[in-house]
Amino acid sequence: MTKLTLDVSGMTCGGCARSVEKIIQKQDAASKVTVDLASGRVEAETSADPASVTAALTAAGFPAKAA
Ligand SMILES: [Cu+2]
Repeated sequence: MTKLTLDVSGMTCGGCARSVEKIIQKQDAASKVTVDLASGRVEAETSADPASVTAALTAAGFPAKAA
């Protein structure tokens, strides 16, 4: 597990936050994801590849980059 800190755009509600969480957990089901909607900051403890996570989020309409 590593801890990723991401800046994610495009999240406007709790549904978006859940979508982001699911996208990350799709890559590693054991991921622990914390979303701060107001700041767009997402923290994840995950074994998923960071580049794959940011690419998957961006492809889903949540442009993401390492914070
Ligand atoms: Cu939403």
